[in-house]
Amino acid sequence: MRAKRLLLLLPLIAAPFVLPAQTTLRQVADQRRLLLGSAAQAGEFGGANLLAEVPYATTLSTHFNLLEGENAMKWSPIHPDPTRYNFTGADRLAAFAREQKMKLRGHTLLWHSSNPTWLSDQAKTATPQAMAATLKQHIDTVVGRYKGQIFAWDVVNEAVSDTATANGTLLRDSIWNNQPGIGLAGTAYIEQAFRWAHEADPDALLFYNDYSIEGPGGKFSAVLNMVRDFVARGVPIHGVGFQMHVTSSGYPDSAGLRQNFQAIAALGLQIHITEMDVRLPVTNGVASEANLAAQAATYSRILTICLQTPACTALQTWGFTDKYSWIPGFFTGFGAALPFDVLYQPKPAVAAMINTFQSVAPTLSSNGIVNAASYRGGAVAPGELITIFGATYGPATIVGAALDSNGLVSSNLASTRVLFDGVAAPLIYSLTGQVSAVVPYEVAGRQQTSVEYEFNGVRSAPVQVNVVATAPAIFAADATGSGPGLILTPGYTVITTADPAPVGSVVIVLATGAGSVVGGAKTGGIAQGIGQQSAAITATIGGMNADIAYAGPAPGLVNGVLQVNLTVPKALSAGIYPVVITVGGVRTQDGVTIAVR
Ligand code: 9MR
Repeated sequence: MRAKRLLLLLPLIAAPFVLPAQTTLRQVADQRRLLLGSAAQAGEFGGANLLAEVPYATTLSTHFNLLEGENAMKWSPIHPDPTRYNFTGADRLAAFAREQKMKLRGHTLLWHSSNPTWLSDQAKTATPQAMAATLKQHIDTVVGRYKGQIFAWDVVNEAVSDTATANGTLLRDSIWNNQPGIGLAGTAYIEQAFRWAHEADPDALLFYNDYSIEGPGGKFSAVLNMVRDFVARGVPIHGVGFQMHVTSSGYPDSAGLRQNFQAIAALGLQIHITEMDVRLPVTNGVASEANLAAQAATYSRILTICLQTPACTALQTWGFTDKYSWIPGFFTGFGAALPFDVLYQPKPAVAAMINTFQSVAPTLSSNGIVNAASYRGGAVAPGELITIFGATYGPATIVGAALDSNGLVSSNLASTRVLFDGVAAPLIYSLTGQVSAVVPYEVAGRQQTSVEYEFNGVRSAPVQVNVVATAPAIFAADATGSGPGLILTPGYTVITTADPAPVGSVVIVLATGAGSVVGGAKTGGIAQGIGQQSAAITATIGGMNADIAYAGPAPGLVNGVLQVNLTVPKALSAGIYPVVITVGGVRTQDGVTIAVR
């Protein structure tokens, strides 16, 4: 009795401390599929392991989905003696990232600064060959250790001179470049580091990282020329890191930053904003309210430009709490540069960034609108199941179709809508960056339809897509658009190469894009019985005509799915054959097959 009573009381005594339900930066970053990160300190250079400080660790994992060692992977802490590595701090960061399901960036493999004394000493007398061997061994060891854990590396940091000109790359003097260097002239030593890093982890994204390249000018031009040459020659480089150590006084100017981002994106490279902070004038560490507001506007402005640039895939701040920041020690009279204050309270910048994540319109492009079965783009047909790629906004995890109170497939899934000429379409699933919808039958007869994507009430700009009568495609069994088709036996089991269809048997092919139905079909309705497509339908298997016993709506599935019952031609021998259905003169995609026995 007693024990029971105590147990009943327990929830009162040990009630969990529940954080107020606030929107976090991480939630809204996930909804936009942006990596939002921070540098963190894990006990290097004799400092404390801040990951062991509970509010530090909690704030970091609550608000960010990406992490980078502020110092832990630099040469000096990680390679303190010629033959000894110290992975303590780097391993802590890797473990934290794993536990908190955060992505991990690596920083940095080649830099003129933060090198251990033994290395600077070695450089005074070593041959370039010896320096090359030392660098290669370091890259192999460090990249190799975190292979599969670090998804992106700042391979080379700050190698371009501050006085570089547009006419040629002017490289900074360093032990790796020319003092004595690794024996390679010009940017070849940088290229070599990328090649070694790529060998050590072929899956890691490799970045060149630098500061003062956020606006046009000689330094940016030098970086652009270098990476353009790398891309042209197939050097393994995947992105440029823009450090973004700025003030709130206007640099970088938005137009210039967009221009630089476009120039990098045009090369097919990614953009990571790697070290953002916005330093403010402070008195005893305290910034004015006006300056905090200006800082919030700067964070918001840079985030907006990143969100509007598809190639910009990560934004990282250089620390997140003003309690730990390099700024006060480096810029006298400045501080308060990060989104959280010294007590881990969000500053105006946090609300500004959350609002930006939630209000910047997602971008849609017409070539991201494709048939859901074949992933072919182009025009859409009434009732076609389509997939829209690239809407960089939406639920962070997939949400599948649901019926609304009228028994129709819902046109609002997890606050996502897709509109055709202003009318919301039935949705098959929704996920950030990928949503599937049924083109309303109402578009039939129109030349074009205007497609808009919406999440949480924020809408993309409309994209015009041509309308055609039919745009047929067969679903693939593995949803890749080709290979074995989603073809069933009369008993509704999927035909596979392990279990082929007998010749002469009837098979059920599932497709979409067959256009209007005789007598009309309700958009979003579930097909109740059989019906007939308006367009004529023929089919072949292995190039031989296949008799069609039925072609029309698929009873029990959403209107827009086409069911075709075919007889496997008797003349076929055992094998794997292409299946092609022609609807209104338009053929389904190549590459869909059926196994026959
Ligand atoms: O913030 C870092 C500071 O703690 C270190 O003492 C310093 C030297 O290693 O590096 C700082 O981080 C720099 C980064 O590695 C590269 N870009 C400039 C950053 C600020 O100086």
